[in-house]
Amino acid sequence: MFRRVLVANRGEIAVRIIRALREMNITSVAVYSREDKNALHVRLADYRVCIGEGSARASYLNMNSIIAAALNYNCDAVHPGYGFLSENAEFAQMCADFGLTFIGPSPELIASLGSKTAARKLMMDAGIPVVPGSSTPFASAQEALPEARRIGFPVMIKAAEGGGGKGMRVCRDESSFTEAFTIAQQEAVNAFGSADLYLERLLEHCRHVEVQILADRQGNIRILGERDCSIQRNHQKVIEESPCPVLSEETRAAMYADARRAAEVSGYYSAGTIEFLVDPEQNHYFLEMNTRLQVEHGVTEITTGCDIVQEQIRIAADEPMRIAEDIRPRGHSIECRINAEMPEQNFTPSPGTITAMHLPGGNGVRVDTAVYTGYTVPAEYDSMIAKIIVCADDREAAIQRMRTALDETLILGIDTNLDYLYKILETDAFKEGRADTSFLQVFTQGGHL
Ligand code: MV4
Repeated sequence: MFRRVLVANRGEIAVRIIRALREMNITSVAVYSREDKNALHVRLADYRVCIGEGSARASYLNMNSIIAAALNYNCDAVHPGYGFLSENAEFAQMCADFGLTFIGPSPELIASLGSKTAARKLMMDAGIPVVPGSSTPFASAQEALPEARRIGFPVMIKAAEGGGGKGMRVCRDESSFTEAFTIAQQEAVNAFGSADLYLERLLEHCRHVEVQILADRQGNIRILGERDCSIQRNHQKVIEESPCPVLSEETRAAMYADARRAAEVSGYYSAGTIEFLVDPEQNHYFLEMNTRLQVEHGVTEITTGCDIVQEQIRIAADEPMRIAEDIRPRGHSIECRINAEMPEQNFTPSPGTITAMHLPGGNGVRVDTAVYTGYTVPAEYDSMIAKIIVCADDREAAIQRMRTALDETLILGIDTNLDYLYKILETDAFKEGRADTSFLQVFTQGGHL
């Protein structure tokens, strides 16, 4: 097992990983930007290394600084968390080149599953249902237009090297196709450095349901349940829950079988998530596979009792997984992401100093955060400052528990989306489990649900 691991991240996920390491008696090394010198993860780690100025590019994305820190502190492995370098195949390779274990899948797996068209093709060939669309990328609108006609409008234009919704555009008819394609291409080049796009039929009123898996290098695969992540704003998840309130048992079983199959045909190992879209007729379609730990992993930890981060570390160290083969999630879990933002000002970020705060607790309430009274939320990074995760016997009780937890939460000195989250939980659509991928747009524009 590793003796010392460098945590190449910040905020709540760095704290989460440091806790997992401490419980395993593994020494932790934190890296931080000058801006983060007072951050909680820096205080909790056993060692800490300043790796650069405030901007992410100069610090948490600076591969050379991170590798140098890991080598100078005699680390055995690097945990990338999520975001930043967590799906960067070049970084994973660089770790291997310097004798460091990257806690995640291989660089080859990151690269192959990071190509959305290659992943779709792999799943199609394995007989896994995939969102209807193209399996090869296009570099120009005129090349893509015949395919768009074959698929049938409305279509979704997506970045082949993208993911998570960046560079995604809906095109409802042929007359706007060239313009939509060109704009999506510009976004894809800016975000991923690749102009390759692919097309899918737009599935309206569907659910975004992802299956959490853990797989080791001996071919053992564990399915840890699913998470409904349909409530997203600008492709940022806002509320996630498990289990998905609309899945039938047979659809759930079919999705788990396809998730297992996806892990088998790709030779996947580490923690991973297979994303599906589920249409109103309970048809599920493979969307993409995430080769990293996700923000919302706690929703699955609270219903399974499994520590996904510790299992991920064991897998990377070639130690056996502790999780039982017949693991079955229990109860209902909901997560709300707390952001330092102003919903009434079009969600403008609201950095600043937290002058007072009180976080919720009680049975089945978990808060993952790195903020504290007196902490200054920096403007440089993502606006998420905490995750409140609750678990109860059934969905109704979980909603009640989450409302109670949100009501109890106090964060003064900055603006947050607490009231916005509370209002979502109050809607009939959410309470009745009818919130699909179109819900939040309608809700946020003040539509009646
Ligand atoms: C889709 C889709 C409908 N049809 N693809 C993919 C990445 C994720 N962030 C959003 N994704 C979607 N891909 C096709 N062909 C619906 C979503 C989607 C979504 C889209 C718009 C607004 C909110 C959404 C929430 C979840 C999923």
